Amino acid sequence: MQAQVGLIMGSKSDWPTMEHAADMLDKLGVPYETRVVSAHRTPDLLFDYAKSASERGLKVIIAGAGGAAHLPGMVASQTSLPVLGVPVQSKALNGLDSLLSIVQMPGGIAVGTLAIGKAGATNAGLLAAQIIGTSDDNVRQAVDEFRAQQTQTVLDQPDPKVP
Ligand code: RP5
Repeated sequence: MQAQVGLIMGSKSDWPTMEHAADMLDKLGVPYETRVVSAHRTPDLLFDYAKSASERGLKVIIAGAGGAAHLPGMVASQTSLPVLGVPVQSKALNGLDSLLSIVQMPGGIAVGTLAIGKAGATNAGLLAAQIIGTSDDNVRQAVDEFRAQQTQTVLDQPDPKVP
């Protein structure tokens, strides 16, 4: 099936974080592709990927990176598709470096920045599905069902002491 979301990351080492975005896209039935694209190690690939993304049928790009995390911003500079940035939790600075690198974009080039780590990757998948869902009823319904089920799970067992 034609990928609608490009799920890219700066390194293979980002996958344990970024797989949570993939899990959410799987859950919500959104087709995606996964690639390692590094702003620093493969800059030409970054440009090619971002410039061709729209014509290849992608609708949203999720970009995760850690440390000097230039990937989301540089991708956003080369495509007008929505780019969602996930700060990967770095070892040295716990992801604060990643967060600040991604979130502090200059006005005029937008990156939607999510939380550091697993929650950010999960929500990047969810937000990508919500964007796709504005023009795809099946995906919008899957998002609505996911949210309703999440709510019901809390209501069904509100006692935190019960496992
Ligand atoms: C960034 O550098 C990557 O996104 C990764 O989070 C970090 C470390 O990469 P590796 O040295 O583990 O490949 O570009």
